[in-house]
Amino acid sequence: MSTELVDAALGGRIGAFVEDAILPIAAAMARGDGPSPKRVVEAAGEAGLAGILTPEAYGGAGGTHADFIEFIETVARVDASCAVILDVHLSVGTEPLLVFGNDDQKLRYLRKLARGEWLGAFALTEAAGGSDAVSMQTRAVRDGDSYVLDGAKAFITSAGDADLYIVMARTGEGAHGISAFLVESAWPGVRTGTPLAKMGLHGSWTGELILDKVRVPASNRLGDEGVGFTVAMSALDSGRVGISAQAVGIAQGSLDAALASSRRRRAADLDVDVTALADMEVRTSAARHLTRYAAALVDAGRRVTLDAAIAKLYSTDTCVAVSQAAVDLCAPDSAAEDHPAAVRLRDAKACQIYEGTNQIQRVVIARHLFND
Ligand code: COS
Repeated sequence: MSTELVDAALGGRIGAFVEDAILPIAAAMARGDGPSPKRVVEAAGEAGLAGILTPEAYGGAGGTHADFIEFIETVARVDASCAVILDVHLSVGTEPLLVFGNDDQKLRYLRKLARGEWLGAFALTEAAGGSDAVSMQTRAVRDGDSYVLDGAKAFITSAGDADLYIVMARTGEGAHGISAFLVESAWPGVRTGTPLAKMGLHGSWTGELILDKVRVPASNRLGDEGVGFTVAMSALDSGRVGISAQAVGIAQGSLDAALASSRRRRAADLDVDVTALADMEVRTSAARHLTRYAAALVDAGRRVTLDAAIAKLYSTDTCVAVSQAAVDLCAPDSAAEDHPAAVRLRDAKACQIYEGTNQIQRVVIARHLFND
């Protein structure tokens, strides 16, 4: 992505960070033996990028969603694991605190998150409910000045390394009986399972968060009792724009690999499938425009449910199609598991699955068509 839409100084910092901190670890992250998620966020903090959306008063960069998607795309072009770690930390792991947090909560947590001293995570999904988030079973029972949380969350990005989880739990019935809580990983009763061995994104941890009678002070409830589903859905609206940017970065990285291979073929007087390359460029560019449009809507304070779903669906389908085309164009070298095109194809698939499967995005889009 060109940096014309982002603050020039921030754009320079993003470029330097990717060059100095992401490029050297990309191969190790793809293998799954790179630095931990927390170390990636610490490095972003050292570069002043762990709180892009957080106001400067709370130690952040005071940036926009245009800056945020530039950051995520630029990182994902080089390494998608680092991109999802940073995306979740910055968006669903921090943004609900920016939007729904009170002054006390912001003072206690934002600075640590924005400096990369703490890693943020988001815990909505449960194994039994899957996409049906409203059916969650994790309960929060009020007991004096606290709530006692009991349950288990599944497929949580950075579980096991995060310091702060934004946890949705049931305080009543239905969608309006869900509340959001800020839960510190160090508190008694907070445990995590073994990270999932995933097909791709090997440098990012995904796992279970177990809450065993965790006592959470009432002062750590995020927003009013019963607004937790709104907290979660609005976080995901913006979060999906970040995943869309991650997908654009993966598509661009795949195109980079395909172009490098095609240039070598040209130099050796071999045929090059220019039609395939042109189609990859068009789809990647279209996905980028959709992502930018959705980010601009967030920055304008508009509700982005529909446009985030459109961007997320299109960009993630694009990154799978483009990365698959790159594997074909780079064959036979791309049969190697560490080939850049092969790594990106494995990484791409997860983007269609997380932060709302693409079938859920279609549900959101179709509901809009029928005004449901
Ligand atoms: N922003 C604000 N409020 C929203 C919202 C949004 N994007 N989406 C829904 N709501 C509100 C609705 O307006 C409704 O409130 P009212 O009862 O006052 O009208 C309430 O939340 C319940 O919404 P709805 O009836 O649409 O809930 P459903 O159970 O039908 O679920 C989907 C809606 C499927 C869209 C939702 O469950 C979803 O997004 N699931 C996927 C979850 C996901 O992305 N998981 C991955 C997490 S990454 S760990």
